[in-house]
Amino acid sequence: MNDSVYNIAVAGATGAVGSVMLKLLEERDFPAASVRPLASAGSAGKTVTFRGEELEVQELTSESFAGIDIALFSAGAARSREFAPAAVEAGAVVIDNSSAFRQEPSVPLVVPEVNPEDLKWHEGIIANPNCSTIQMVVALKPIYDAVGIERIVVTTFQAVSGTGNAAIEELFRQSEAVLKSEEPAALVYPYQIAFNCLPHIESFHDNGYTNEEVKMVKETRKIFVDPLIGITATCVRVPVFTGHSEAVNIRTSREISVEEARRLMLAAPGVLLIDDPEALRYPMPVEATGHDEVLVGRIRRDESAENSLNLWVVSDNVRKGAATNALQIAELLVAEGLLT
Ligand code: 3JN
Repeated sequence: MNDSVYNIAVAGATGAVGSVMLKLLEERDFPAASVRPLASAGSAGKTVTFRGEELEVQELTSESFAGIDIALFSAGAARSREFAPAAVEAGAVVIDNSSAFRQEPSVPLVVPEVNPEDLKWHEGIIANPNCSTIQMVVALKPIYDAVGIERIVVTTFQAVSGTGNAAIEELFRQSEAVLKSEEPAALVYPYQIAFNCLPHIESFHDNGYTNEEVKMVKETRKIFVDPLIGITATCVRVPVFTGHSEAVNIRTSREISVEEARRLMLAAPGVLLIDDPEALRYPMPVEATGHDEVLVGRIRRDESAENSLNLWVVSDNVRKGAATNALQIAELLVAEGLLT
């Protein structure tokens, strides 16, 4: 094998994130010698297109990884738990988009703009954080490094593509039904999502928080290596196809002006500052869709508290929140010779 090209497997290749992973391998000109699309038995035999070629989707099994250098997983946590160890056993490095391994002490949880150094200690599996965590930590990292952050209060407005293809179809169908004065059928979410908001993402814990909210807390602490940072989240599903938005309130350790926060954002990797209220310029999901940056705007002082700021943070949850972040990790592994 030519040392500079790699055999890639994509587990979950027909899903909302997996299909974008394939597109990005092509778009970013990743040095792929071959791509092996994998999915559950139900999707095996379908075809996906890569560099103009039709590739047949194979069933994901423990035997799927012979000769694979990098296995991108986005097939759900249960399949990651079942098959990622076999991929590592076969010699691949796994970049896993699920929650299966995110809290394992031996698994780095990486956002390339925030903690690329953690890739160095991987033992075969690297975890991609939850989409809501990724965009928040990219936006907060420059402030965290400059003045410290003591507490984060975040409310998310999450697009249905975070749930997958079935939820995208559900929002389409329900919107049509409502506009025709028909009864919208709720199959994916417990209630109608079209023209509605659900303060409920994943299952509820005994303390009243949802699993998505708990993920944001634990993942932020691990990525910032700051087990004591105060953080509380409210996660809301909204009738948007793509692009998660977040209202973020932070209390910093030292004072920082709005102007300085804006300057930091302008210099921050992966951040695009869109913050000109007079010109009605602020980040929105329709503007973030199809892009890889985290859009930040509405930066303003929280006048009710010391050393506190409000920010509005928007990003394409399928790209930077999942597929792009995984591809950036793969690119870093290649650049830094960390594929063994
Ligand atoms: O709902 C969203 O917007 C993001 C969803 C993420 C998600 C959904 C089901 C299972 C995850 C995740 O990435 O944390 C998982 C999971 O892997 O547990």
